[in-house]
Amino acid sequence: MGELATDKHVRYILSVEKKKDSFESVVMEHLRMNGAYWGLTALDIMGKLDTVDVNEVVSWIMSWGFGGNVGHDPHILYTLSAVQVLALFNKLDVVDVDKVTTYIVSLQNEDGSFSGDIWGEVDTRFSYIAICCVSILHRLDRINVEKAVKYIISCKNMDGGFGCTPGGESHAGQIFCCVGALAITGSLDLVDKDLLGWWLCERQVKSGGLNGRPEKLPDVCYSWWVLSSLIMIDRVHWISKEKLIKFILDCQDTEKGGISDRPDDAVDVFHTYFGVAGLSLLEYPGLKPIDPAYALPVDVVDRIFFSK
Ligand code: 3PZ
Ligand code: ZN
Repeated sequence: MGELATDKHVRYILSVEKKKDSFESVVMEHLRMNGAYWGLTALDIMGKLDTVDVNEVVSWIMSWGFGGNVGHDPHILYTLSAVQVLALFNKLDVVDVDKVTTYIVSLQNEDGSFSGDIWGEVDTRFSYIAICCVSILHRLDRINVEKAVKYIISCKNMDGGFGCTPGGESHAGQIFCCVGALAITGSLDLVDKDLLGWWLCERQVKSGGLNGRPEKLPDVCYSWWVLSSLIMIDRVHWISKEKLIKFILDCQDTEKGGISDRPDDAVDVFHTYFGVAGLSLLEYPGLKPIDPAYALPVDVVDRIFFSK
């Protein structure tokens, strides 16, 4: 079995990160804040965050006004990525915590759900983002946690999984969001762990990779959505870690760096991050451990919650 080509992946991410415009070609322009989070978190897990100019990144983030400035409408999707990147660099002190919290609080609806922006689309992804974000900012008490949890539980299905809204089909990405939000709010006792664990471990296919729904192809990004959920509900021993490690390593471009969704496809920053993050969850040697609920390195999470 091959090894993780860490140096190549670092160089690949830096080459994409250097020309800020190139997040545009890889990811769409409005996803650049998310792209920065994927690239920089992957670098940190590989122990190479110090290759990036902190001040440059921080002033770039602040120039966005968290989605307000430079022609971007505010959306909760950018807010979390911006907060996570600032957390990586230990720069949360530049955040106007009241402003960001007030924005997130304004997106909670009467039934406890969250909208992504003022236009109102509702999705359990936004519940996760809101809860994760205010938790990092030590402001969980400003949202209605009880109602938020009740809404998430109303999206639970008979198969043990979760959908985007009540009655929505179970999907691994959505399950991560719901289980992550429940983990952060200390509500995991509301999950049927055996039933959900069964659905999740069924996602492992012959090649060792994981898919997001029955009958779908395996994809490296599901190494994150499925694996982090299995870890949070204590059922990770229900899949073969060795086979999954091999699948992720098989998705590397060992010449130019980067990781793709499945072997021999084109690499991108998204799958490079989720591949490295998945290997970190699998305790692959030489990588920093990552927290399955906050999707940030464990040392960063510890600094946020235990250094005050
Ligand atoms: C990818 N987005 O809608 S996207 C994303 N997907 O912006 C970023 N696995 O065409 C990159 N598929 C690559 N760099 C793919 C982010 C998607 C997820 C698509 C994908 C991933 C299989 C088909 C949605 C968090 C944030 C956003 C998403 C999921 C989780 C695309 C297609 C869609 C998108 C971007 C590029 C390559 C990178
Ligand atoms: Zn994918």
